[in-house]
Order: sequence, then C-alpha cells, then structure tokens
Amino acid sequence: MFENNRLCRLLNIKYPLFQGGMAWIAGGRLAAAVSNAGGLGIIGAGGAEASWLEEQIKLVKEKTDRPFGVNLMLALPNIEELIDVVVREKVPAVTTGAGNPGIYMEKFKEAGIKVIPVVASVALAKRLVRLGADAVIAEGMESGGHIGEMSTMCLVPMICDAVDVPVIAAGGVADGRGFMAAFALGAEGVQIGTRFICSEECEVHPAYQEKVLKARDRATVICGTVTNHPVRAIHNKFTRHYLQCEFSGMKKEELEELGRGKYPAAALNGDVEYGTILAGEIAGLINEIKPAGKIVEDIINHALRIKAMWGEL
Ligand code: TUI
Repeated sequence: MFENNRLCRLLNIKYPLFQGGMAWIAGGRLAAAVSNAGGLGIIGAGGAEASWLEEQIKLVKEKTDRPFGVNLMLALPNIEELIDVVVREKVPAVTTGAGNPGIYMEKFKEAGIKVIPVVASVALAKRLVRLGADAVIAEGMESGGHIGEMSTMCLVPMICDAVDVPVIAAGGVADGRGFMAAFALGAEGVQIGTRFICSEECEVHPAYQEKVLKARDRATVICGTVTNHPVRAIHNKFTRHYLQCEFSGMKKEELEELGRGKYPAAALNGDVEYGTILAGEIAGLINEIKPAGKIVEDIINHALRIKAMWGEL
C-alpha cells in the first residue's frame, strides 16, 4: 500500500502516520500501541526527567519490536541528559521541537538515529536539511501547544518545494480527510497529536480528555502572541485571565510566571479550569475515545476510501 513511500522506507514502518510526541501526555504505552498498529509511536520527553524517559523507552521495547521515536523539546534545561538517554538506548528516530537541533545532529547520526525536526518556516527547514535532517515535520498553527505563525495549508507546500527530503504535515489532521489533504499538498506523511489524546492508552487525566471531546469548532484560543511565544489551548478560566493580562500590557516576566506549571496541572492533575489544556484546532472534530490502534486503522481506511473515490472523479 505504502511500499514506495519514502518515509515508510526510511523508518521501516507500515503507514506514514506519526503520533505527535506530546509533552506530559504521550508515554510508552501510547507510543507502543501506535507503533504496533503500523504508525510511528513517539514518546513525548518534554518536561520529563531522564529516568522517566529511560523507563518509557524500556516499556516500548517490551511491548513492540516495531520502530518508535522520542520527541525532544530543545528549550528544556535537562536536554543534554535526555539526549544521552536516547543515544544510549539507540532509539530509532528523534523528532525535535521548539528550536534548532543542528548542534546535536552529529551525535544522533553517529548513534544511527534518524533525526526529524519540527519546523514552522521554510528557512529553518532548508537549514536543517543541509545539516542532515532525514525528514522534516511542517507544523502549522492549527496544532496544539507551541506553534508558529503559518497555517498547515500554506506552510506544507512551500516546505515541500524547498527541500528534497520527505515532509510530514502536522496541524489540523485527525481523520482520513486530513491525511489525504496533506498528501495533496505534497506531504509524504502526517503527524497527529490531538486525536491521540482521546485514545485509551493515553495517560492524560480523564478530565482533559473530556474537554477535548466536548470541544466545538471555536474551542481553542492562542495565548502568548504578545510575548512572541504563541500557544494554542482550549479556552477556560485560565486562558481568559491570561489573555486579559497579556492584552492589558503585563510584562513578559510576569506573564511567564503566570503560565508556570500550567501544563502538568491540566494534563496530570486534571485541573481543567486553571491549568492549560493544550490541544489543536481540530479538537472540535473529535468525539470518541478509542484504542490508539483503532485510531490508526480508521484513519488509514478512511484515507483509502477517499483515494478510491478520487479515482472515480
Ligand atoms: O514543541 C512544540 N509544541 C509544544 S512543546 C510543548 S510543552 C513545553 N513544555 C515546557 C516548556 C515549553 C513547552 C507544548 N507544545 N511544537 C513543535 C514546534 N516547534 N512548533 C514550533 C516549533 C519551532 C519554533 C521555532 C521550531 C523551531 C524554531 O526555531 C527557532 C530557531 O531556533 O530558529
């Protein structure tokens, strides 16, 4: 089916479908379920201790023989320790976010690790491909969490024209329609985060999942535009307060203080009023919790039905 897909060949996976490595949310259990279903499961190492990451990698290796990945948030203080773990454990693939992985590229390559950075601009995509990135994830601002400024619809074809490695589209994809749309834009794979928040294997707090299930079309907002660190989240009491502070001219340092610890508060403790519920704009399309493997299977089957229909156009 995807025998000639460059991403499937590069990573030895059945379907060109990545599960987003969501910080605080995506552990080894979720990653293993996605990899077992033929996609690329990814552990989210953002905000984690090195020992937690090591445990989760061991868990994935116990549960599957298939390839998997680890997402590294480059802006975190313990990034060097986390990198040591992925190199020591020789994880098959690393995705990176929120920065430029250039200085670590050689270390990953020496360990035989495929490097797939998340980019939100053409310039960074080109620079990282020159430095040896095996593929790039073009992430549009429909995504949840920390985002760039461009939409998936415009960013993906521009990056596809600018680089010769496979491009994975991220931001706004949760079903077979989004999967096919990404391919129409020139992508050779998709990365899906928000849909997997509502999977049985995701270890996020149930109240968080409930907020994603209940989300409608205009449920997400972008905080942090004033301080140049835009973050998409489901609106709640906290985002309302934060936006008021932001637009009434509160200082950057005070805003940073206001946002501290809000991700784990929502994801782990289930504080969905005063924590930050990071989620993509596509949350409004999601209304059911399913096993992660079934999510993968349903998206691929949905995409193939559309492909067959296109043949008849
Ligand atoms: O990383 C994300 N999304 C995230 S990470 C996160 S959790 C977190 N925890 C603690 C501290 C901070 C965050 C929630 N959501 N997406 C990938 C992504 N990367 N989006 C945009 C970018 C990006 C932005 C600028 C990538 C590179 C970049 O480059 C700047 C440069 O150095 O040129």
